Amino acid sequence: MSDTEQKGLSRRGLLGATVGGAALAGAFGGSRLALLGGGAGLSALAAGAAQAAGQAEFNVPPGQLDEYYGFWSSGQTGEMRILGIPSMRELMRVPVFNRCSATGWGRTNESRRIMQETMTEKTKNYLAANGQVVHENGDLHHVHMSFTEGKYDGRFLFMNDKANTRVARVRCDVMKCDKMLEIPNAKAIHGMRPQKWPASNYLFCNGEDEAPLVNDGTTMDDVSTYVNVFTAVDTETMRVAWQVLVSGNLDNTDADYEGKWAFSTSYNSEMGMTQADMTAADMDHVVVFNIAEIEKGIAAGDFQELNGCKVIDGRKGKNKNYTRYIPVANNPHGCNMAPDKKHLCIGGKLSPTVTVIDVTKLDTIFATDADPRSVVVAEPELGLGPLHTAFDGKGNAFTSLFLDSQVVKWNIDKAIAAYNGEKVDPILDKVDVQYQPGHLKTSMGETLEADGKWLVCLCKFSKDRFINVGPLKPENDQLIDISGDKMVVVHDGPNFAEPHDAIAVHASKMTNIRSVWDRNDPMWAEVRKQAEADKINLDDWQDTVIRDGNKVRVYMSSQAPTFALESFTVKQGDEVTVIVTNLDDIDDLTHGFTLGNHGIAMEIGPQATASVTFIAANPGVYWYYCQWFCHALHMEMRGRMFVEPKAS
Ligand code: RUQ
Ligand code: CUA
Ligand code: CA
Repeated sequence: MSDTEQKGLSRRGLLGATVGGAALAGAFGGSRLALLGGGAGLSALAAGAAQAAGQAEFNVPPGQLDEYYGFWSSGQTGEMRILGIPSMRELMRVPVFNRCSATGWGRTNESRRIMQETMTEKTKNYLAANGQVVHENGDLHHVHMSFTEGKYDGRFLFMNDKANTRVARVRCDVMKCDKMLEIPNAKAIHGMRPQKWPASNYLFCNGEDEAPLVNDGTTMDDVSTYVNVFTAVDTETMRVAWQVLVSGNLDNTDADYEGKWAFSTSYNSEMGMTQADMTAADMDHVVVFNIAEIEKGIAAGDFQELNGCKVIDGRKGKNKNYTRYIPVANNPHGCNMAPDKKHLCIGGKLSPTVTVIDVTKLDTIFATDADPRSVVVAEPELGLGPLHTAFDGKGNAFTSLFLDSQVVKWNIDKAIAAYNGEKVDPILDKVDVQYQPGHLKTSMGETLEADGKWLVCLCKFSKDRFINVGPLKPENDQLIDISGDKMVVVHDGPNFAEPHDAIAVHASKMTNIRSVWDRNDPMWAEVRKQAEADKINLDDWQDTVIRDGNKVRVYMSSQAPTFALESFTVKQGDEVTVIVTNLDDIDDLTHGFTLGNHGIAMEIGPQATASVTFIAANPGVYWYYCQWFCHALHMEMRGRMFVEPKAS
């Protein structure tokens, strides 16, 4: 039996023991349960255990607000989620790459316009051939906020879609996606990070999958024609600024705090096409991108234009100024820049080590022929399966150990001292997590304001932590108190497939966030243009049906608990656009528009406008109703669409 299996067994034994042991329940995160259901004795015990552990308050009672916004990815669900920290309450889901039944994302004209804007010809062609207009899935791994001078600025959130090679931007003022970019040339955008300094002018995006640069079927299995592409996206326009061809593939990425570098891990420097080939080499590498040199190269015209993108060649042996390849142990994964502005931590994954790179030494390896490994200043052995690293702003790092099912706390300076031959153990603490953690994130930990209070550990398996819900189990997002010397798991948070990554943003950063929409929001600029052409003043609302050939536009306001139009009439075969504006300007008064048996539902927030277009294919009477419970007479908030039969 392996070491790992043994640990797994003993942990399970311990968990069993907690069922009968109140004291253990307190020590192992049962304190919340005790507080909720237990008697006074139990509560006191739990509180005692919490105090003994130096624990911060994590129980957020009704009426109290969380101190942090947690922005979660949702992996293959394709949406972004907002959780409160430390309560771990799920507050909101923001559809991005998915089709959302509640809000109509992916069906409304506004969302489709955003999703279609940068679609490549190939995607359009594929969708048309399959009777679709937008992709209905996504694989959203990473969410990161825009920075100004190394600190969160509360403006935008960025996210990737590995499944369909896209990135998107969410506006923090209204928490809706406003830009989506399908990145040409690259395949499977995985790692993605905004630039940290001086501001997030670029969004760095890693293409993970190898493919022929011109992927038109002329070369198939000839791997020598395959490349991987690193992309810098202009975050204002959300269009490709430039791309870099690299050797090997690209996994995770991060940027420094001086605006000079971006870094990417590569687990397939072998350019293998099978798992055996991808793990064949002793060493893979980290690619370092020299931003200023790449910009110079682009300005000097040293690029090829491909599918509308400027593509520079940064492959090994091509141009020494654009990139450097730093060898690291085989199949690295995580790529995390410490808030000390100096140390980049690379998770070993197959190697039990984390490689620490001093980024202030990078100039030397670009300027001279010095060994690229000379920038490595530590390589502590931490445990099995190190994936990602987070920071407390006090010189300590926290690394997830996938195979060991643990989080290890270690000190960067001590790791450097040990690397230099001193007899010190950099490991400060280890805590069992349940189970198999991927990403882990500390409060404000990927910014200069890392505060070392909380760590969220996103576990891939929950196994026995929740009552059984069938063969598909939830993930387990655990909250760990890192304010003391010892880490303490204080909360299990079940979550649906599959949060890879999260960030914890202090609520004080979210000053832009609104409760009611601005009537002139750019989200429905197209509708406003059409309304002007139809001589409808959207500020002085009229409820009107406009016929324009076989196109019918239904302008309708809603105010609790009524739609201004109790009915409207169209003809079979008409292309109908329903445009609804919510005139209520009260906090929390959202209406909806659901059209029965038409697959149509949309959210209309206070002061918002939303529209949807469909063909009225069948004659008859169809009710529409408001699907957001808005009033005592919400059920009565409905009306009829009459579809007159085609004259035959
Ligand atoms: S990367 S743990 Cu996208 Cu690690 Cu998922
Ligand atoms: Cu409006 Cu329910
Ligand atoms: Ca490899």
